[in-house]
Amino acid sequence: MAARIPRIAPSEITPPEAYFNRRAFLTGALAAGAGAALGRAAAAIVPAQSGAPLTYTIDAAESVEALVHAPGQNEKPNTWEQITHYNNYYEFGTGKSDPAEYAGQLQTRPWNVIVDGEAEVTGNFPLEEFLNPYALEERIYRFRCVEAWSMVIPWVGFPLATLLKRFKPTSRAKYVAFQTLYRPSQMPGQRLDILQWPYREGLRIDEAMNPLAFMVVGLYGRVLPNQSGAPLRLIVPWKYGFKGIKAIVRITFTENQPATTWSQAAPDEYGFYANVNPNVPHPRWSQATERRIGNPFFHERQPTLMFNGYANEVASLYKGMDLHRYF
Ligand SMILES: Nc1nc2c(c(=O)[nH]1)N[C@H]1C(S)=C(S)[C@@H](COP(=O)(O)O)O[C@H]1N2
Ligand SMILES: [Mo]
Repeated sequence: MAARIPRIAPSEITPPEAYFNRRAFLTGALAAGAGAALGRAAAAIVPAQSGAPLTYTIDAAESVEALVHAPGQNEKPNTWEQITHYNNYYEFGTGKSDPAEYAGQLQTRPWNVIVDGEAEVTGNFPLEEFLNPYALEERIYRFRCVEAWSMVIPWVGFPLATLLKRFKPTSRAKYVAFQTLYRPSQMPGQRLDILQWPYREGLRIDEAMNPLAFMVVGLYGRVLPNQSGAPLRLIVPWKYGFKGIKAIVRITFTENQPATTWSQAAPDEYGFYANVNPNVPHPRWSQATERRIGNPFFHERQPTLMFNGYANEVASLYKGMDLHRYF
């Protein structure tokens, strides 16, 4: 068993304007948890206001055992500014600064998520019912975009498996599909023909149940800003960033592999699996190295790791699969 993750001093990873006392919130969360109804407690701790302080009970240094093995924990996270001003979110434009500029107009309350397909529990649920108030945790994950840049990001959220299990998927649920909001009035990119809207993603059910797959509601201990995918987005840290679908409004358990936006748009370039793999180049560029956003040496590159450094946790999911074919 590897050593505990060394703690990073909050002053080192958190810009001063975003700093707050995590211990104080921990105490508050435990107090709020006593006897509070799930829905009400959740609503109380996930405010609608982007950037508002967010309560969570487990910080990265105390997170799940799997993370103890995960590299990225020792790397310095990118700043709030970098993470929220260099984004891909085509609903708001194709430029990296478009989401920061235009995503503010999206109204993230009220918000509902439909769960349907191969599950015993299905329906249309208020966002608050999805958020488990007692298990929000911080995870510092590597983030690797298919465009060969990367960051290290301190997310706040909860394991996707925790959410999915509550809906009791049936034995026919072999995959889970996700859909982004379709609201062209507030998402100007959806008025253009750049992708097939709404944005869709999917995972094999065993991938979705892996403890690293994470539902994100926050960043740096604060409510997720709209450009980062508020109010609810997915992060699958061993896969390319495009699997991390934002502004989720629908989760569907399916028997067959669901269609996904980028693999529909360019099937030779973006596969369903999209596992980070330095040995399988994109047809138009190498995936062997990456540029870390914020590196003052702009041309400096670092090696990309198999499964983005999470091979110990996820390689067994792909045993016997030809990863050149299933890219
Ligand atoms: N709905 C939606 N989700 C999306 C995208 C998008 O355009 N629309 N872009 C994806 C891509 S390509 C990446 S790299 C990540 C970027 O996440 P970030 O902006 O939080 O870094 O979001 C992913 N999720
Ligand atoms: Mo990406």
